[in-house]
Amino acid sequence: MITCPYCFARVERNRIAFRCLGRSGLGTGCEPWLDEILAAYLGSPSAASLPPVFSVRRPGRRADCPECGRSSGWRVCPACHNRLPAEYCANPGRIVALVGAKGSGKSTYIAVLLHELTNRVGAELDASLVACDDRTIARYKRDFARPLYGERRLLSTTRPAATEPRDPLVYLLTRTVPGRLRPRTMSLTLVFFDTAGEDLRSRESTETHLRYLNAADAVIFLLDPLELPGAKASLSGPAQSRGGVNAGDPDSDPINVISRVTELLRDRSGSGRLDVPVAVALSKIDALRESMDAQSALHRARTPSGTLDLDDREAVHEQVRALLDDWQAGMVDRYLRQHFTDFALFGLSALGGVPDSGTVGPGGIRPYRVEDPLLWLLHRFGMLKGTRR
Ligand SMILES: Nc1nc2c(ncn2[C@@H]2O[C@H](COP(=O)(O)OP(=O)(O)OP(=O)(O)O)[C@@H](O)[C@H]2O)c(=O)[nH]1
Ligand SMILES: [Mg+2]
Ligand SMILES: [Zn+2]
Ligand SMILES: [Zn+2]
Repeated sequence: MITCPYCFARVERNRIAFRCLGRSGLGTGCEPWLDEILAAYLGSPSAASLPPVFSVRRPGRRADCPECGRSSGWRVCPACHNRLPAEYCANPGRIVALVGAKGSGKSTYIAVLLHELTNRVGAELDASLVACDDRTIARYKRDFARPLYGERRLLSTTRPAATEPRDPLVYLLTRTVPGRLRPRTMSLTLVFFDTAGEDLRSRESTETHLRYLNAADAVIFLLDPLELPGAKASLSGPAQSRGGVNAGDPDSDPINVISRVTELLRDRSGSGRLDVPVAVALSKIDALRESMDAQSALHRARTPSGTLDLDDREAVHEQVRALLDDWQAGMVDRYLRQHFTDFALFGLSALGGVPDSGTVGPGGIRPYRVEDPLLWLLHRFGMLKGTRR
């Protein structure tokens, strides 16, 4: 059984479909035609003119098209007709979803995390990150990399799903890990729906637009400290004057957003505590005042070691818990404990500094601990070793 990373249908292996490769050069092959199922998924017919989809009795890596006889290795989801990458069929990945209230920093986080995974962190972990489809490559460049890294502009507010078709960024993070007999290749599928915080403001829209949360194997939850009223005194001057964008909007109150998301996750498992791992991260940690307990774990940079430093992990978790307590946001921690068996607290900064209006600050983009939640999840899924000092 694999879960389609696009429509989240559960697909049995012997139901995986194929798409004919079509005609090339002078050879034979089927003509492209409008694939209505794919067009419905994409919300537009323009990219859905493709050779036909077919299914066979015992699908392997390849199958012969019943119309033209050409052999094809282009596997697709029978429900939505999106391509299922070969690596994904071989190592069905875990789906990681990212959520957070409006303005909590989700889009910026995605942009910076993917950049770091491709460069610094990817090298440290000896992991490869590949986009699963061309739309992901194009969208990452256009909506994330170009504005933020190319033009040093802050990303604009993500528009609600009702006004724009949802299109996830799908990546495969692959590592070779030592196994009992021989090394194993393991993958984590990162499916980032850049959810608009707006969509999380009401129960109703959360339900329609975040159905995919049901299929998530892990959740990263971003929490903006600027939105926590009790955090005010701990914020640096410039951050204090900016304040939260949602101040006074109870629908965007972090605890309300967390509880709506929790209910969606709960759909699949009834009562009792949920066992999906949840990483809850304070974003924009750069906005905390420098003077705040400089000895703390959060102010120490992580030592790159290609493993998860469990001592460091515990220290950061405890410190974020203490911060939440200080800020009268201890409810977040209590709520998580009541509803999840496996959650961890983080602090991170995608930008590494308080931005000017509309642009990245003068110091450039200096991410801080952005990879921590992912390292923890990799460890949880047996893809990264944990070490003690
Ligand atoms: N200080 C600081 N500010 C940040 C950081 N990341 C994002 N911000 C600020 O937060 C704003 C919102 O960030 P986005 O990434 O657009 O937030 P979002 O969660 O995608 O917001 P919606 O799309 O509206 O739901 C940015 O315009 C920045 O001003 C950070 O690491 N540090
Ligand atoms: Mg956004
Ligand atoms: Zn599908
Ligand atoms: Zn054909």
